[in-house]
Amino acid sequence: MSRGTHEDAPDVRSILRARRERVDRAIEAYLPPGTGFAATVVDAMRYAILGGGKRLRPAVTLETCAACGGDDALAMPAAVAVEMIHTYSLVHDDLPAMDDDDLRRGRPTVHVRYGDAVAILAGDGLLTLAFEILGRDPEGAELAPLRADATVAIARGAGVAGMVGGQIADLEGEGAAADACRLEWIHRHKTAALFRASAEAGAILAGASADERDAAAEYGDALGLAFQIADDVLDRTATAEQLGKTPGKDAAAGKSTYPALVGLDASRESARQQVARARDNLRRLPGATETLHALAGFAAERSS
Ligand code: GRG
Repeated sequence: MSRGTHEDAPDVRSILRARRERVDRAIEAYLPPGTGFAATVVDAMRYAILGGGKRLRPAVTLETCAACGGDDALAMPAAVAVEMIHTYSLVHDDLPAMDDDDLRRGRPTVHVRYGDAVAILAGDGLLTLAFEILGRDPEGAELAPLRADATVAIARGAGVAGMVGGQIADLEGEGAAADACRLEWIHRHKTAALFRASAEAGAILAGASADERDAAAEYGDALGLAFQIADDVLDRTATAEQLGKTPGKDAAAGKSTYPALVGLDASRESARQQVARARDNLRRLPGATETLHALAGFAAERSS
């Protein structure tokens, strides 16, 4: 296997497309039937999760599991769970009480289509379904310790120690200038924590060693920081058509961002440094890491 030289770097968009079909089939299979008295909220959950998205976090989980010697059957339930948690966070973030956005994944946001109450419940439904899946699958009593560890890692990444904590610090920082330390803390918690958990869960479910789990987690953290710095840059430079969401929201809300703090060029350089850190950690994983290597670059250089 060639580590370090990547002349034949995989085409990330086609990998994500191929992965997407399998992930979407698994998501479909986990969604409850959209009939009966709960039909409206199930319909909104389907609208939120099946209407687009790059499926980057599930790809990180599946590829990290593979790089630690596991197969898709072990990692797919966690891959679905992290996408459900990510989608819930987008649905809630778009609400008028938070970011107040009417465009997501190129379509009207869930609350615009269904109303605020249904959007809140659809987010709640996705979040709780994710933990039902993590508690049960992959089935087998012998896998119970791995399921428990993966569940804890994902709960920490999604909760107050991770994404929820980052979101409140981000909301409270609106209109106030953040220094680089606070901004990195917000990015690390709001965005990178779920990537970190996505990677760590893949390693855990493969039965990886403590050092491999740590390497996977560090990879996810660095990829997540690169991803969020790129998001800050795209918020300044990309169009609504490219993004599938409204650009310029951060500046309008008075949020601190990397470009506001250090400029566009230095932001791009910071993202490149995180990509290099992500790739360094891949050396500590036992299996093939070409796709994870390419995913890190994609996170920083994407245009959507
Ligand atoms: C509501 C608890 C809670 C948290 C919200 C996700 C989030 C935290 C806020 C959304 C706004 C934002 C800038 C989030 C940073 C992460 C981010 C850029 C999400 C978009 O992720 P992509 O590009 O989305 O992977 P797709 O649609 O491709 O899945």
